[in-house]
Amino acid sequence: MVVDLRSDTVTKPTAAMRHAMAHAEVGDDVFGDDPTVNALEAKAAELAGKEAALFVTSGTMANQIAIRLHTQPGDEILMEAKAHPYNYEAGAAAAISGVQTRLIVTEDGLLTAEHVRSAIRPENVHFAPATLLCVEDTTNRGGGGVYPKARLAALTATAAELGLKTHLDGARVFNAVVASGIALHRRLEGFDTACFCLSKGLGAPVGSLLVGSAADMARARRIRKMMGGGMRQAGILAAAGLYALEHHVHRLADDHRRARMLAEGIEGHGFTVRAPETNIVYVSLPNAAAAQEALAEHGVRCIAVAADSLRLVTHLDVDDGGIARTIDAFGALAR
Ligand code: TLP
Repeated sequence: MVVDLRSDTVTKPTAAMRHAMAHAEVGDDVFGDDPTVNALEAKAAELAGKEAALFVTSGTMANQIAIRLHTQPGDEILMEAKAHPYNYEAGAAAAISGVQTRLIVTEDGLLTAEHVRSAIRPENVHFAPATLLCVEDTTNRGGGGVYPKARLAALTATAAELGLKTHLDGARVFNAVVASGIALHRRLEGFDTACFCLSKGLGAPVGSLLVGSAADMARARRIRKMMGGGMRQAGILAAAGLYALEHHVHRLADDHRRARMLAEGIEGHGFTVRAPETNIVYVSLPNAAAAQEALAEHGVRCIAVAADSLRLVTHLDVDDGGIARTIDAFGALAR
């Protein structure tokens, strides 16, 4: 059996999740008639401590709706240089919202209030006005790192002082919740909007939620429609999301434990591994593309994310046996 560590997006719905999907009550969600979507949005808003939520197709759509919501064409948005909207969303912020992105370079993907302060330029007719700060928690390319709560509070306070709106890209924010023991609504305090994905560690097949004020979510609903993201009997998908929120949050701790096991095992074979805080493991090695191929021959799939770096992500469909097989495959690579 292949051990697929390319991403936590590869999980397949469990039998119990498929049962919940098959029995979901549905309606036309563009008319606001889908009771299961409505229940999911209410649950998401409650967990996030925000007034309202919007069910969207993907993390990319959630981020891009937020950017469109908070900006005007010609604005500047700020984010860390490894952040997802800049690197992996097909240039959408420029294409859809007409904004330019100012990148802040850090080692671990985690911003500080000082970073933001020094990236802001004074009021001047030459400069694009900065209007939005995007923060990623956990950091994907930063190594799955978790923001300390005080750092999030400093970021939102500084942004407010500088007149910036704030959006938290929480594609994996439940990993941060479980790793830190700090509830979602507390981690999202002070952010104008935030999103989280159901289709990563939580194991649902499709979907993300955007949360924020009722007024912002009403506008976000129109932007979703504009982007072609208005779905009809989406309750079938929302049912998977509700199931995931009820049953798959606490178990993320298993993924974190397995990521640590994996990191220690790979390191034991002489590789340089970044100690994981959550479910993402990065291995540094000279020829990542060749290593990716060699590991695939041993039944282990992962991604060479740079010439010298492999990413392995633990998730619902990888058990202790899969971790042991992966460590053995690295052993074979080392010989
Ligand atoms: N990340 C995917 C790939 O697109 C790289 C992955 O395998 O990690 N924000 C963050 C921090 C993400 O990691 C991702 C997906 C997204 C947003 C976008 O989510 P989707 O794939 O649902 O559009």
